[in-house]
Amino acid sequence: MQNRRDVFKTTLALSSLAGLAATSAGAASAGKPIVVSTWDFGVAANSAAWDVLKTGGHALDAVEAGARVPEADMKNHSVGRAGYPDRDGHVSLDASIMDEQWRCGAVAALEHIDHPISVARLVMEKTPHVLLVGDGALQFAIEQGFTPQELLTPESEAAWKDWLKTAKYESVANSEMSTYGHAPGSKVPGDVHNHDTLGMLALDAQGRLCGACTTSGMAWKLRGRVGDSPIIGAGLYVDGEVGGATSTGVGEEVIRNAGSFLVVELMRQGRSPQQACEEAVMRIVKRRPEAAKTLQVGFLALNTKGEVGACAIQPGFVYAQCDGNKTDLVVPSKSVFS
Ligand code: SD4
Repeated sequence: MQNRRDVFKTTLALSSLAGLAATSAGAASAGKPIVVSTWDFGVAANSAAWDVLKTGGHALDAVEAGARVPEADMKNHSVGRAGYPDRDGHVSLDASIMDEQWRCGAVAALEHIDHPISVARLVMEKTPHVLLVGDGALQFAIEQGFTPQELLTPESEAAWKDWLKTAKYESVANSEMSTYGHAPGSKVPGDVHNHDTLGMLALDAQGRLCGACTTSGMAWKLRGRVGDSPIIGAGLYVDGEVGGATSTGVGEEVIRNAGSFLVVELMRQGRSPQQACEEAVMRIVKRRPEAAKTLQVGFLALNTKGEVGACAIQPGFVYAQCDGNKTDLVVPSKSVFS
């Protein structure tokens, strides 16, 4: 149970967040393209998406192109090709994509394929289904022309073997350890194997809003574990009439609360993207106040007017925004705890 002091503290934290919202949450005018992505690696992803948007392309092509950037990045150990493996040493990837007409596709626990976002798009476009998992998703990818490969890099393998030395084979729900917003040397939740997801939302010149989400999930997770990222309504949701939302952080908490759907539904009811993200974060905090002290969940939202909002439980969550005027920029978002 949350005591009165905790409620007061979180209410206070959020009212100060509201004051900050106007200064750091981005906004673009209607009809003007914009793309936003979670985390600092969203900057490079936005750049690829912007190449599509600036020439009048479809937001769906933009988010797929953007998501493929961290998926191919050999230095990124939380998304795609070089993602850290599960506790048995298998790299398994989750991804989802959604367009402005409520069409969506996803893959979960997909192994041996380096671009899960493109497989997710093909699930959406070529099948009557929304979500393919595991061996079935792999079989579908191969049928669609993807070449299976070993995804475990020597670097990831070394990190995994290092983890095995002390981990007692226990899967732990770790949290991000971004240094953004933290005083040097301060203690933050998580460990060095932070798990970050690329969640991207794009609005094109014709007002079409689409989203993508891709991750290798938690490092050292149980084999078969699936997070929020490929679950439509949890890690990603887009309503072309209202806006879209995506999440990062401990997926189990996001799934429990249908997080991205909640953010979009709050926007439908009239909340700004910033208000909607804050309310969704607070729902998680209020339901599990003790757990929330040491875990991270962040939401990023974009509405069809091009307004942006973001909020996370812990400090450190950042997002990147590109709207043509501003060069890609990492903007610190609000958090419940400081
Ligand atoms: C998951 N939400 O698999 C993802 C991981 C993540 O920042 O976003 N980490 O739970």
